[in-house]
Amino acid sequence: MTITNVDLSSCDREQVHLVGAIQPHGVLLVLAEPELRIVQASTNSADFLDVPCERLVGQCLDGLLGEENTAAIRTQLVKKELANATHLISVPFLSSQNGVVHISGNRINGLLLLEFELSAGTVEMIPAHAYSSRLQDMIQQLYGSAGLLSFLSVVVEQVRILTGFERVMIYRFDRDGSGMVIAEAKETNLEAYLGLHYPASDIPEPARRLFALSPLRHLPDVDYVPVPLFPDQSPLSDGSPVDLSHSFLRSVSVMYTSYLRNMGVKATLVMPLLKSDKLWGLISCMHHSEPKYLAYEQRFPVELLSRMISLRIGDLENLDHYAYRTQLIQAYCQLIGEMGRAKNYHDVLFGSKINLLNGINADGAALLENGKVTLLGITPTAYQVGLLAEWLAQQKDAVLVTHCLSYNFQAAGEFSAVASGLLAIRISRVNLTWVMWFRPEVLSETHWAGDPKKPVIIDDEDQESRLQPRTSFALWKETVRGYSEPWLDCEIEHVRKMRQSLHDILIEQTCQLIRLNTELELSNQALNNFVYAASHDLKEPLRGIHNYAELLRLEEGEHLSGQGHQRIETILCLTERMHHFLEALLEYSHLDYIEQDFQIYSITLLVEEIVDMLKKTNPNESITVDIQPAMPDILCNSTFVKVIFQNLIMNAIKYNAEAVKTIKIGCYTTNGMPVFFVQDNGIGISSEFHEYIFQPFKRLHGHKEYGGGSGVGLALTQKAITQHGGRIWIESGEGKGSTFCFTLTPEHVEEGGE
Ligand code: BLA
Repeated sequence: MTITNVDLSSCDREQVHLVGAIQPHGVLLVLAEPELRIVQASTNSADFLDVPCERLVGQCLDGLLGEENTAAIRTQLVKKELANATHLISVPFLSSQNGVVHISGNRINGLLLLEFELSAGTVEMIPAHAYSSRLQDMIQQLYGSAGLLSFLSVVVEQVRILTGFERVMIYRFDRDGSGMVIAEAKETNLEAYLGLHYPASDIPEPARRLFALSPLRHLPDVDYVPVPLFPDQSPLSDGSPVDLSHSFLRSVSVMYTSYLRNMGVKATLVMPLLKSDKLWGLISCMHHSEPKYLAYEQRFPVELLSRMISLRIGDLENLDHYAYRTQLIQAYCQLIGEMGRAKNYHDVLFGSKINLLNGINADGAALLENGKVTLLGITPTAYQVGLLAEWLAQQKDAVLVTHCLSYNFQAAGEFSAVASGLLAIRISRVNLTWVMWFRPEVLSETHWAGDPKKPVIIDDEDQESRLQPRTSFALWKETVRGYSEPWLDCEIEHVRKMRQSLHDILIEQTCQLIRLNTELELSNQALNNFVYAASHDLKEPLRGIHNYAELLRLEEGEHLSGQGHQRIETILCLTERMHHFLEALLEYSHLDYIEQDFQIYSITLLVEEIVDMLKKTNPNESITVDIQPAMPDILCNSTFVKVIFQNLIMNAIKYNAEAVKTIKIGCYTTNGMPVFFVQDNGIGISSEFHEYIFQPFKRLHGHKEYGGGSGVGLALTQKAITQHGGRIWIESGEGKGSTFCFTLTPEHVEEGGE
């Protein structure tokens, strides 16, 4: 990359694997299989292989290595997959000097890449017996250390002894990609880097990606001159440069070498530390006084060590938090146990003895369910939790973990004192159910190696902006705001388990609800059948009582006292009322027997028909009805719709003391759904009765007021609306007239779920 006219993001885009050059401590040959024909060679081939690159290209491998060595390589090529750089064979050094050349290979994009490196025979090595006793020593020390940090401080000490690098560090990545030196062994005269933080941009994305592909990266001389490949045209048909992702010799980016030079580094060796296959940290070795080359044999044990350390990291971290993990497991078991027994999981999560905060290091918790917020401990306000929930609803992940919430969700800056840390789990997407845990802000001081906000400097030499890694790594202190203590893996695991269990409980409860509903429907049906039959059968004897009372009045009237007459009148009145009541009951249960015949009808026509009829039956009233002309045609049951409008209009006339009764009938649309209304200038209903009036046989007035009535009209109306999947509500106040609104279609329910 020419570092011209670029910005920091260019580092994340730099294609470091397509550089087309290597470092000079080995030779690279690119071969076409199966004939093993050399198609490209690094231009330093003469230094190691005694043959200039121009003569190598076009030749087959046996011309260079002889038939025997080539056959040995072929055998390895069949046996090994070579997805990553793999050692194939070691052969006597090909030039006039003594020694051995190690050949390793990797396959990429249909090409075979062979890398040649000199053996340690040509460099100074300690004797084998001394080496193995050193290794034994190291293993003993490693196993003697308790806890992750003391283990890692042994590691850096041992890697320094093993490699001779002047500085060996363990660098640990944070979740945001920045990192910190958590262990260091160094020559005493060197300035310490222990405890220093480095911003994420110091190790750009491509470099991180390559760590997953190669277990060790070596840069023996920061001031090396890159060795290009010959010819410089690509051997690939699409003309793209050969991918050197797996090549140990790959030339590194000038951004990296400038960075190291600015830091006063002459040579490096870097090994990734992985935890469960994810990049966790690095072992980073630096040499400051001079270049330093570690030969193949010397590198091998350190590479092995770094792999071994990777395997131990998870265990040691777990060990560090052993007591806490146990506490979390206990808390989880208690909560889940209680929820299994309780009727309502909500009560358990917010109980006084056992609750969401048990065991976990969090100061507050919240549950958001159907827009309702329940809080526990120290939390943002219910309103703020509501805002948070709106933001959470836009996230795709079901588990959200952050220890710097306001950096992800700006509005959370207002309550970062109580909730810089957030662990949130989505229980249900359908009714937006989230459980959240909060951790307060912790003010801390971060020690950066240089100003993290200026990881690069741009200088204007040559009239062009040039990007350079920063030159000053002087201690740069920053008071960090908006951060809580980071969440531990065991805490994240705890809430994930909670999520699964709550989810299971919710599904179980939903199934139970469906079962209960079905049972309820069946018993409702049975009750209805009974009511229908009973009211039908009661009508007969009631008619008898009425008739006999009437006969008594006619035939024996003259023998009765004034009081006797009154009693008979009361009997007649009561039987009449009972008759109306039975009629209403019959009508109410009869709705269930009406044929479910739904067709498209013009609501305007149906309404006009009813209004005509009502005007005729109330000839003495002065009524003005304003029917909105353009009401939509709707799929509905015409009998039900007539019941609805008839009852609503009748009520509008009945409960109205005005000289001119004005009724307005129309339709508006909300969320694409038609809402019909019947509005009057009548006596109105105070809000406390807005639910009550829809219950069957409930009346707000005496039997004789407002023309009496069974009190079933609105219940009937509601039932007819429910049959359409719609709903009815009233907007009214005492003396303010009433508007009854209703829908005739089911309201839209959002699809989705877990
Ligand atoms: C690469 N930067 C790297 C690598 C490390 C670091 C470890 C990978 C080296 C390798 O693959 O061999 C940084 N090393 C560190 C840090 C410590 C350490 C932080 O020991 C802490 C103790 N570098 C910058 C800036 C840019 C940059 C600002 O500082 C870009 C704008 C670039 N770094 C950069 C690039 C690479 C790199 C491009 C990849 C080099 C390559 O593999 O070609």
